[in-house]
Amino acid sequence: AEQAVINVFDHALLYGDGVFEGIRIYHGKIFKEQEHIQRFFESAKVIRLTLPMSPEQLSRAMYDTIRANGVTGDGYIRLVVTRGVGALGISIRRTANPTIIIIVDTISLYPVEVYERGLHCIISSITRNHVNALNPRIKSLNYLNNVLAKAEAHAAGADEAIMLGIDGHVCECTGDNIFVVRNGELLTPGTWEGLLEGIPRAVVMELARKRGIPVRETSLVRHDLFVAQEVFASGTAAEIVPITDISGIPVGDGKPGRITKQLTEDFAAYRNGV
Ligand code: PXG
Repeated sequence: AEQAVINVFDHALLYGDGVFEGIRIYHGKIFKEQEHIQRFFESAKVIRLTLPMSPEQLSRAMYDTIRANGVTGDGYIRLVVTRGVGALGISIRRTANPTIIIIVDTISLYPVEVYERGLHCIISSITRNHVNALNPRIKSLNYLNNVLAKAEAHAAGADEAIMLGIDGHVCECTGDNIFVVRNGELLTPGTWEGLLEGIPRAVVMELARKRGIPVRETSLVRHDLFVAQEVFASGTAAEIVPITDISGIPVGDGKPGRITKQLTEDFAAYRNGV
């Protein structure tokens, strides 16, 4: 960490020009490696950035970095590709060589108490990026939209913010996807709302279906959150975390719900088995 440096003329620093991934290592193995690599290449493609490595080379480089850092158990990988170093000016013609950064680190998690009491959320006043502005499906280095919503949550004494799209539909949390349980059914905003298609999000839908819980991608508004029996978030870092308070209104009885707990157990079993 002391020796790795970035040039001040890198366009990632100057313009947020680049994309990233956050990936878990469980038992020394990269979780959902192919899915993360695919999303990384797709994010890069959409910003017109050609990665200087093949998916196979990238995989090897990640495992080399895991080994170099002596990680044999659990950990975290931050994968970044920047537009590279170039003269000032936003044109991508000013840069030639993208820089790939692979950070292997320990994972920063919510404390255990948060899983027991559930997250307290606000509904952010900051609208999620419009799909035709900066599509949230691109995991870009331009995360100010989310950073500001998270800061707003903290300023309000909450743990996390739920972000709405431009039409008032629920999108996602600042670094996690969102799920709602209503009348035995599991609902989550569809990708059309402008959200990151989370990799744990897909796992949650698969695990719920395996349990026989009906799952539906749909449009949700604030009202759906307030009348839900359960709400939870899913993401690489948090895995599954209950949401028990939204803008001071308790979710259900204000405690983590039954289906949330079941899916949390299923997720733990799944990732230990993969
Ligand atoms: N939505 C957004 C906006 C995200 O950034 C997710 C959903 C969940 O997707 P995955 O598949 O990546 O779990 C994310 C990803 C952090 C941190 O430090 C969190 C994310 C990305 C980078 C950093 O908390 N979440």
